[in-house]
Amino acid sequence: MSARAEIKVLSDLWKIDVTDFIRELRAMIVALAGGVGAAKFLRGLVEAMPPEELTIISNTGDDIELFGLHISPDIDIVAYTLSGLVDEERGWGLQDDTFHGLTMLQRYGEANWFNLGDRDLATHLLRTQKIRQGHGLTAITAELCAALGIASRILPMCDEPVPSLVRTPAGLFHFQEYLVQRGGEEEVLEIIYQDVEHATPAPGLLEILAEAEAILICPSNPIISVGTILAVPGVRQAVQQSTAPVVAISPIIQGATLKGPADKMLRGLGFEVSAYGTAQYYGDLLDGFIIDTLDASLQPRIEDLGMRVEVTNTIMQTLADKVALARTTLTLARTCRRDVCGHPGKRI
Ligand code: FO1
Repeated sequence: MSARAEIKVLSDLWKIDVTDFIRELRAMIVALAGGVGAAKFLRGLVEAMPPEELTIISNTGDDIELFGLHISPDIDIVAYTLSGLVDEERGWGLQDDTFHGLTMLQRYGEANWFNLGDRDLATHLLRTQKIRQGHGLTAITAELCAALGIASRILPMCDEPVPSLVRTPAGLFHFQEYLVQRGGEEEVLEIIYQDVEHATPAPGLLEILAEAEAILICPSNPIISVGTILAVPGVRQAVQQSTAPVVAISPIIQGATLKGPADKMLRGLGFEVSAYGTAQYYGDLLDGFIIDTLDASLQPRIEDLGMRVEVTNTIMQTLADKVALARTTLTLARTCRRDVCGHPGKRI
């Protein structure tokens, strides 16, 4: 019996009002998300569905400690975007922020390759203080998001630090050092999800995946953003075993990424640098896959991998683009539902 049905039986028995409880368990759309690309998509998604029915599972492999502060770039990018505070042009940080703190650090001769804005620092200060007080990242994120007025739930993938490391011909670097400090141009030889095998999924995360109505994989870096989430023990299996349709959007268009090093990472791990290579990377996790109109010729090859493919515009320049992509993704998920879908995918 599902949790929802169980609660109904108990509430009838005890004659108590469990409306709030049921609301908590309401069918959920779950999105696995990285940073900038995911945030753009999610901005459209919260217009296309009730935002309070959306749970976002955020990658924390990009998290880094600088000057004693715990920085969670992907959580912040999504939170700032959904609260309308993000610097739209950069895709990260806060709009109208200044960087006087960073200039002062430079004056002291400190490295200033990671641009921490003055107002952005408030988030990192508060998060770090709460971690030192013994609170978990999940609880802290919920508190910060509530203060920002975000109706959707943002869950870090886990509470423990699990830094993603990138090996290049020049050595082994934290992902942010590889991307921001070194420019993200070097050949990628290996990706290491450090300590992930000792991590525990965030409280409630596995249950949310099990109860999901649809699982959407945002147009994020499949390896360093989504791959990290899937590497947390139990998460990949939970996605695989969920009865919900799993639909991803390709972050690769015409063999390149709009932003970030996903192309170098796919190449480094031996995958074709294309929407096809991305679909192959996710493999039998997927029931549906969305590719850009410019990649329409790849549709038959990707369908041969055993998933439905929808071809549409995935370049999100305007809010209308974001909403349209979100609607197409939700529609594809609906057609991939177990009871609707007729393709020979894993759940039929
Ligand atoms: N990205 C950059 O390319 N340069 C930066 O200096 C930078 C600073 C930064 C500060 C706070 C934050 O939340 C994100 C920041 N990002 C910066 C974005 C971040 O490095 C990546 O885009 C994500 O980790 C990838 O998802």
